[in-house]
Amino acid sequence: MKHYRTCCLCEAFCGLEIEHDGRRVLAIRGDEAHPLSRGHICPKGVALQDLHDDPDRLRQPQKRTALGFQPVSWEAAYDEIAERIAAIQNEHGTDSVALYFGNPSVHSFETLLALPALIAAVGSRNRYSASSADQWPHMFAAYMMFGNHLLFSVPDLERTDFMVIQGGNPAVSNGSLMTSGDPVGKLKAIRKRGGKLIVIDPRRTETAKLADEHHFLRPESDAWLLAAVVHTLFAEKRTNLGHLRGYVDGLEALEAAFAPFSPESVATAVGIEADTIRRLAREFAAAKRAVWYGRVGLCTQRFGGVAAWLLNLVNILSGHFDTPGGMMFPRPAIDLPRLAPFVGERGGYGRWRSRVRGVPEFAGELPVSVLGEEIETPGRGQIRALITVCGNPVLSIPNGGRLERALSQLDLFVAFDMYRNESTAHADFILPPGSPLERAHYGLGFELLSVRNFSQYSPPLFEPPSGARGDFESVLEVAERIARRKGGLKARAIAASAWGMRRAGAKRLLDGSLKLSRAVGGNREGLTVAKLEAVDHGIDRGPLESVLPQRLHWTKQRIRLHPPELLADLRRVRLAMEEATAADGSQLLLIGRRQLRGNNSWMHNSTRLMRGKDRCTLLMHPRDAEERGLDEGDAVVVRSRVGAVTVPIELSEDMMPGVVSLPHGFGHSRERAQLAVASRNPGVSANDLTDDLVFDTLSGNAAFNGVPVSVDAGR
Ligand SMILES: Nc1nc2c(c(=O)[nH]1)N[C@H]1C(S)=C(S)[C@@H](COP(=O)(O)OP(=O)(O)OC[C@H]3O[C@@H](n4cnc5c(=O)[nH]c(N)nc54)[C@H](O)[C@@H]3O)O[C@H]1N2
Ligand SMILES: Nc1nc2c(c(=O)[nH]1)N[C@H]1C(S)=C(S)[C@@H](COP(=O)(O)OP(=O)(O)OC[C@H]3O[C@@H](n4cnc5c(=O)[nH]c(N)nc54)[C@H](O)[C@@H]3O)O[C@H]1N2
Ligand code: SF4
Ligand SMILES: [Mo]
Repeated sequence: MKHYRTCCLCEAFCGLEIEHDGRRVLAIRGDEAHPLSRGHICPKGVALQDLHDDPDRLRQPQKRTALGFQPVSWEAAYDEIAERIAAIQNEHGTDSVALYFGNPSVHSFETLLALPALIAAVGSRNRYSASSADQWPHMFAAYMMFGNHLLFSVPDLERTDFMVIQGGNPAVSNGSLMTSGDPVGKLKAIRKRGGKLIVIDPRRTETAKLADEHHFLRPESDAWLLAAVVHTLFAEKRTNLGHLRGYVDGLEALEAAFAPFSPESVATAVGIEADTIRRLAREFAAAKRAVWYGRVGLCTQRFGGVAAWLLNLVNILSGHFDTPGGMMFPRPAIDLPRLAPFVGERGGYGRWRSRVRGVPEFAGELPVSVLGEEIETPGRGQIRALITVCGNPVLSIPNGGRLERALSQLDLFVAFDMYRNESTAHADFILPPGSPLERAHYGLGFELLSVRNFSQYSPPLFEPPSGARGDFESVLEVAERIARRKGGLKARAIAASAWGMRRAGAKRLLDGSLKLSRAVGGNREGLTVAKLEAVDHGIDRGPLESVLPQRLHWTKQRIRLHPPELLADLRRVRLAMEEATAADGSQLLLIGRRQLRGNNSWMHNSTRLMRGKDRCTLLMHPRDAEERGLDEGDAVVVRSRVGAVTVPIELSEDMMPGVVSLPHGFGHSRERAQLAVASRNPGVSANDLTDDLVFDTLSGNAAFNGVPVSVDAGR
C-alpha cells in the first residue's frame, strides 16, 4: 500500500511516498507528483523509517528514580508534574519555571497548537526557544520594519535570475526560510535559464560549488559587507524603489547613515576587494529579477540584527522586494501574522528584561544565551524548574556545558521528547510523543516560508499503539492540570480552554484555524481540512504574489527603513569593524557546518545515516595547519574562552584561511543518554566552545560564528 505525506524533518517540505503493509514501513521514496519537491528526497527522509522503528525511541513516559529511569503511567506523571510545578511557582514565584521549545516543535502543527495553552498555564516570563539560536535577527528586522515578527520574506526561487546566497548552504540544509522542496534543483535551474548564482561564505560550500562565483568573507563581517552595498547603491544613484516608493519612511536619513561605509573602508575587515563589492552591488541593482538571500551564517553572530535589516534594505532599495524574482511574502492559508491578535498578541520588544544580564525580551521570549545563568544565579526569580518541548539545549545553545551543569541544580525538569538525549537524560520526567508517522502533518509554520503558495494535510499513516499520547494531548493535559492546581478565575479559564482544545482535537482546531483565517482575509481559496484530505499531493496555490503595502497592517501600510534601534546599533557594528581592520589576522575563528545526514543534534541514532567515516571533524586550511605543525587526521585540542574539545582535523582548501569549522549537534558521549547508535560515533559538541556571554546585544540572538579559538596538537 502507498501513503503520501510531507516529510516533517526539515523546512524543505518534500513529498514522501511511503510503501507499507498497514503495520510496518516497507520503503520510503520521493513523491514524483509532489508540486514542490517533484520526487526529490534526502537521506533523512528515507531514515524516517529508522526513526519509526528505533528501539531507543521512548514509547512510555519515564520517571527518574534512585534506580535510574523507570516507566510510569501517564496519569501519575501528569499529576505529579502539575503538583510540583504549582508548588514551585507558589513558593518561588511564577518566573521560577522556565520553558524551552526546540526546533521540531515548529515542524508539528499539533505540538504548535498546544503550546500557547502551556505558556498560559505556566505564565512565566522565562520563555526560551531555538529561535534565538537561529532566525531571531530576521524576525527582529521584520518586526522593526514591517511591524510583525512573523512577516518573513522569502526568495522567489522559481523566477529569479540573479541570486546571492550569503551564509546559507541549501545544498546541505535543503534551504531555510525558503520552503521549496528540492532547492538544489531550483538553484541549478537559475543557471540553466541563463541566470547567475553567487555564494558568499567563509567556506567554499557544497552550494558554492554549484555557483558562478564564490567569495570568502570573514565570519561576522556580513553587516559590514551589506553596509557597503547600501552605500554603493546610494553613492552611484542606483536606488530604485519601484512600487514601494510611496510607502517608505526615512530614505534621506539612510543615505547619511551609510556614507562612512565605502567599499574601501570595509574591504580589509570583510576580506573581499572593494572593486568586487562595487561590482556585486552594480550587477545586483541592474539585474531584472534578483534576490539577495541570507541565512544562518548571517544570523547566528554578534551583528545578526543589523545584518538582517541590511539584507532587507539591499533588496528594497534596489527594487527587488515584493516583486517577482525578488524577496516576496508568501500567502499562507492559515495567516498567522493576521491571526496573531486573535490568539494573543503580535509580538514586542523590551517589555521585560532577563534578571541577571538585563537582556530585553523579544516576541515574548528571552534569548537562550542567558538560560544557563538564569538557572545558576541565586536570588528572587531564579529558575527552579524547566519544561522543554522537542529540544536538546545541552548540545544546541551556546556554552551548552554550562547549561548541562546547571540542569543538575533544578528542582524539577520535565521534557516532552521521543529520546533520552544529552539534555533529557537530566529530566525527572520524559513524556514521549510517539512516531511522526502516527500523527497528522500540516505546514502551519512553513506556509509562512514557502517559495510557492502551497498547502498539504497528511493524515497519520499508522494508528498510535494503545496507551500512546501525542504532544498535542500530553502538553494540553499538563497545561490543564497545572492551571487547575493554581486556581483562580484566570487559571480556571485556561484549564477549561485546554480541556476544550483536547476534546476538539488537533484536526478540528486546524479546520477552525483555516475558517478563521478566511474570515480575516486569508485562505482565499476557502480550504478546509476535508478538501485537503481529499488530495494526496497537496494543493498548489500558485506562485508568490506582490502583497505590499496591504500586508503591512500594523505600520499604517508603511515600511520603516530606518528604525532607531537598528540605526543606533550601526555604531557598535562600525567599532567592531575598525577593530577587525586593525587586527593582525592571526586569531583563528570558529564557524559551524551542517551535515546532510543529520538534523541538528538528532537523527544520529539512525544506522543508515551514521554509516561511513567520522563526520565530526575540524576543517582547517592547510596553511593554518602547517603553521601549527598539524597534519591530516591529527587529534587536536580546540580551545575557546568557555571550554576545550579534542577532535580530528581534516585539511581543506575550501576553508578561508584563518577560519576553522566544526559541525554542531555531536557530543553523544554524555552519560545517561540512551542513543545506542549515536554514542558509537559520539563526536564532540561545538557548543562546548561557543560562548553564552558573546551574543547579538541588539536582537539577542546567539553568536555561533566567529568564535575566537586556538588549535594545538593534542597529546
Ligand atoms: N553551534 C551551533 N549551534 C546551533 C546551531 C548552529 O548552527 N551551530 N544551530 C541552531 C539552530 S538553527 C537550531 S534550530 C537549534 C536546534 O536546537 P534544539 O531544537 O534544541 O535541538 P534539536 O537537535 O533540534 O533537538 C530536537 C529534539 O526534539 C526531539 N523531537 C523531535 N521530534 C519531536 C516531536 O515531534 N515531539 C517531541 N516532543 N520531541 C521531538 C528530538 O528527539 C530531539 O531530542 O540548534 C542551534 N544550535
Ligand atoms: N541536513 C540538515 N539539514 C538541515 C539541518 C541540519 O542540521 N541538517 N538543520 C536545519 C535547521 S534547524 C536550519 S536553521 C537550517 C539552516 O540552513 P542554512 O542556513 O542553509 O544552514 P547552514 O548549513 O548552517 O549554512 C550556514 C552557512 O553559513 C556559513 N557561515 C558561517 N559563519 C558565517 C558568517 O559569519 N557569515 C556568513 N555569511 N556565512 C557564515 C557556513 O559556512 C555555512 O555554509 O538547516 C535545516 N536543515
Ligand atoms: S530534504 Fe528535508 S523535507 Fe526533504 S526528505 Fe530531507 S529531511 Fe525531509
Ligand atoms: Mo534552525
